[in-house]
Amino acid sequence: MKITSAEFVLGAANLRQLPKDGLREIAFLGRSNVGKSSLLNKLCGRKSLARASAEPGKTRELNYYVINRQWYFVDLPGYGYAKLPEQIRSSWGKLIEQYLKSRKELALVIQLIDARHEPTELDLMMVGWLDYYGIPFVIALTKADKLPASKMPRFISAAKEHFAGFAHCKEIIPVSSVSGVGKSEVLHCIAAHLD
Ligand SMILES: Nc1nc2c(ncn2[C@@H]2O[C@H](COP(=O)(O)OP(=O)(O)OP(=O)(O)O)[C@@H](O)[C@H]2O)c(=O)[nH]1
Ligand SMILES: [Mg+2]
Repeated sequence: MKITSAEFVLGAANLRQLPKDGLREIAFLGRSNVGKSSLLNKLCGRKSLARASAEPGKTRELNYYVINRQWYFVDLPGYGYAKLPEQIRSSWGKLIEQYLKSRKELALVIQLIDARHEPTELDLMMVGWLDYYGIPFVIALTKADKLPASKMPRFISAAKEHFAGFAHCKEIIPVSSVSGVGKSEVLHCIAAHLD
C-alpha cells in the first residue's frame, strides 16, 4: 500500500466533534513522547504533517488526518505525562477509553511502546482495554534505531512475552522514524485491516 495524500482535517477535544462521514480509522496510541506523531509522519512520507508538540503532554485533542481521501489516521493524545495535574490526566483517560469503547469506525490501533524500556503500567492498561473491547492492535516498538541490532531479537522476544497472550494483538513490529525500519510492515498491516 502506498500513501499518496494526507491532510489534517480537525482536532477533536470531545467525542461529539468526531467526523460523521463513516470513514474507517487507524489510531496511534502511546505515552507522551513515544513517537506517535513521528511514526504517522514517516508512514505518510511527510516531515511535519502531524503537529509535534514542543512540550510533551500539550496535545489534548484527537487529531484527524485524511489519508488517500479514503480513511483517517488519528493521532491520540499521549498519556502518562507525569507533570500534568491528576484531574487533567484522568479526563484524558476517560476521553481515550470512551473513544476506544464506542468508535465503530476504528479498524486498528497502533499501540506504540518504546523498544528500549519495559512497558509501563499505563501501557499495559491500554493494551488491556484494547483487548477487552475486542479492538485489533499492532504493537510498534519505537525508536528501534537506538538499539544495537544485536540486541533486537532479545527485545522482540521480551515484547512477545508481554503481548502475545492478548487475543487481539496482531503483530509486534520494531519501527524507527529515523531509519524507516518497520514502515512497510506497518503499512501492510493497516491495509489488511482496512479491507
Ligand atoms: N531516534 C529516534 N527518535 C525518535 C523516533 N521517533 C520519535 N523520536 C523523537 O522522540 C521525540 C517525541 O516524538 P513525537 O513523535 O513528538 O512523540 P509523540 O508520541 O507524538 O508525543 P506527544 O505528542 O507528546 O504524545 C521527538 O524528539 C522525536 O524526534 C525514532 O524512531 N527514533
Ligand atoms: Mg504527538
